Amino acid sequence: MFTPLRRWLLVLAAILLPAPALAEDGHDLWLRYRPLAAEGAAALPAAVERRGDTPTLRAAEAELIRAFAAMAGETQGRGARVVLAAAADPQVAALGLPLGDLGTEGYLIRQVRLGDAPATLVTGNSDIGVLHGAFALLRHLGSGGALAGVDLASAPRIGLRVLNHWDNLDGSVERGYSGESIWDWWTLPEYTGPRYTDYARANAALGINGTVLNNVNAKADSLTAPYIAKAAALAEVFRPYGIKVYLSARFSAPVELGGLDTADPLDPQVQAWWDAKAAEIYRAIPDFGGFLVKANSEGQPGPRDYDRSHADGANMLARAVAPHGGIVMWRAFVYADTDPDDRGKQAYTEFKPLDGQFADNVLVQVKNGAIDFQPREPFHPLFGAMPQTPLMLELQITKEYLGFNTHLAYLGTMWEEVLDADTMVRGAGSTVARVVDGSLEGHQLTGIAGVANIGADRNWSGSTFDQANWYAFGRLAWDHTLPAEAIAREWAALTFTPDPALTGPVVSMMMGSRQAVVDYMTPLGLAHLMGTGHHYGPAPWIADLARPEWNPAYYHKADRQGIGFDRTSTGSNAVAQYAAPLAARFADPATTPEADLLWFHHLPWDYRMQSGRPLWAELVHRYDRGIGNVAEMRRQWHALAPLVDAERHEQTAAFLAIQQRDAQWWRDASIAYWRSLNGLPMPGGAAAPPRDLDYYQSLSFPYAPGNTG
Ligand code: BDP
Repeated sequence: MFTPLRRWLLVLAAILLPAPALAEDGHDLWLRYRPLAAEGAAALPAAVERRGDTPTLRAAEAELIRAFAAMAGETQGRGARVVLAAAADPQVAALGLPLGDLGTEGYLIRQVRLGDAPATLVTGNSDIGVLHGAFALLRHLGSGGALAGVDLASAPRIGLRVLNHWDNLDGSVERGYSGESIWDWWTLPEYTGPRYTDYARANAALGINGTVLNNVNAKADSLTAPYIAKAAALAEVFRPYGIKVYLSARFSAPVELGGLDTADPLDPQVQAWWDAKAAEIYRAIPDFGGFLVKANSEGQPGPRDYDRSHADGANMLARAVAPHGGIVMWRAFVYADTDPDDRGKQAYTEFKPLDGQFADNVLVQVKNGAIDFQPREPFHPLFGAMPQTPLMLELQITKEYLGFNTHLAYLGTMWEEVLDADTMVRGAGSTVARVVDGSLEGHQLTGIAGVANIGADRNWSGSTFDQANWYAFGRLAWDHTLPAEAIAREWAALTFTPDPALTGPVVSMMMGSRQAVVDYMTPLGLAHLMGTGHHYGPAPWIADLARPEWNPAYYHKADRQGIGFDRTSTGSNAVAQYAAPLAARFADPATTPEADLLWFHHLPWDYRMQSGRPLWAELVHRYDRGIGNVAEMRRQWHALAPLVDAERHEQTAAFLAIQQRDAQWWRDASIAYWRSLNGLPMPGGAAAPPRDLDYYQSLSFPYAPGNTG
């Protein structure tokens, strides 16, 4: 905590002292372990006792020792020892603690008497539970909590909490904005440097328990012996941290690697090839998690190539991994250029009839919205529509459609919105979260995936605030009932300082940041207006690409009269894919949430909004509101300079300036284009775009990052 005097001294120090030689570069993430104030430091445990000798318990012990030493600074901790012990330890068992609800990964931390001496006990039903507890204790202390009276217990609500790396074997990352891939395939398996261990520590601290190493747009080479050996080396590093390795599988691998002339999932030779491949992988990686598959989507091969269903394809792979305890995550992100129907309807149309046909070890992985990771989308109508199939929620941590790493957008609020969305399929309270955690339909196999924003950049995620999205994904994956705001506060405390003078403004910046992006990019339910290919910056005018649904104009349908995509019965009738009460609500503009208005309706420019403004004026108002929000974030951040180390402060300040410039660009380019269609004057008081439409249309970004697809 910074007392007023300390804060004043810090300001003075910031002015008078040269920058410290060891500036903070963000590499430590939420594992910074800064020195505590004297009182907290003195209360730190005098010792760490590990009861058992497994790699996982040793990792937990090492983490505590490292953290306590750093937190203590010059002070000697005098608090009761911390004991790390799983439930089976006789002394722990004798305490009769309530461990029944903790499952295999949960933890309990409590002050007890153990062997006749006081101790802070960190326990769980497995060593992994103890490790999670050790990280939870450090999070508690690092975010300002005290050791005295500590009493924490938690268990994950979702079983598989998995990062999806869209990393390519050549080191590039699809939609990656933080440098090259962290997997150095070239030097694996021989070299597994400390970076991989740090990756495991950072993820285990959040409870993430799986990682898919390669891009869903997969190369078959990942399944060859040399790459299996490389994956095995990573699995070895991650194992003590409770993190399993998975691979994206290319459906046509039996043809490309096996020399077969088909990849037909019903062909016995193809099945035998996959059975053998799975056995080969499990020999190298006994706890291999399983496969992630993108099939018949955006040019990827799949079972539809052989007139088989997605269930046929998924079940073939499921059969191959089942004897080894593996699972298949089969993506529902499909849309076909041969299908003239609304792109937003196609996944539902294709997958819903397959409900009940998938093998027991298959999860269908569904993006949060029906189109594609837009700044805002209504929840995907498949949630609630496939009661017999475990549905895995796929979120995108990397900000492909939200300004890459230079726009500050905290996604915790976006994910909270989708998790809390009520599908109404079994009456009120049938939230997406309850579909995903299995409680709505009684599924045991449950999962959630986040497309990683991690790269080889020193700060891992391309910016300090993008680390918060990795953090929030992990925390929500563990416990989706945690409020996005509490997660933001916790992250800010661990990343900077628990001082409310810092966390207050930082949390307020974060909580409004995603709505700001929605406002200046795609307000009122608009979507997919980004530049072609790279998806950076505005290009709502694009209308000449080969596939209709690749064109921004397909999504906004603006013309002289109005704007928006009619998804009611007079249009694509996508509303009918939702449960009846929601379908009725979304069918009428008057009852549709304004945030999703133009997603469901094509409305005249003079449609009267709740504010009393005509739609056109409201649109312009939203753009300006978004820019205003960014300007406000800049002001707030500027004022925090005394409380933040120089390196991280400067980078964020520079990125916020980029964001403000881009927000203005989004507004001006969009307005210039809408006016070219509607011919309307600027609403009263609003400034006209400074350049003409030709200028905005002339901008091009052939080398924007992440566009390796
Ligand atoms: C889109 C991305 C593309 C991905 C695709 C996917 O633009 O790079 O391959 O999603 O999820 O948003 O498969």
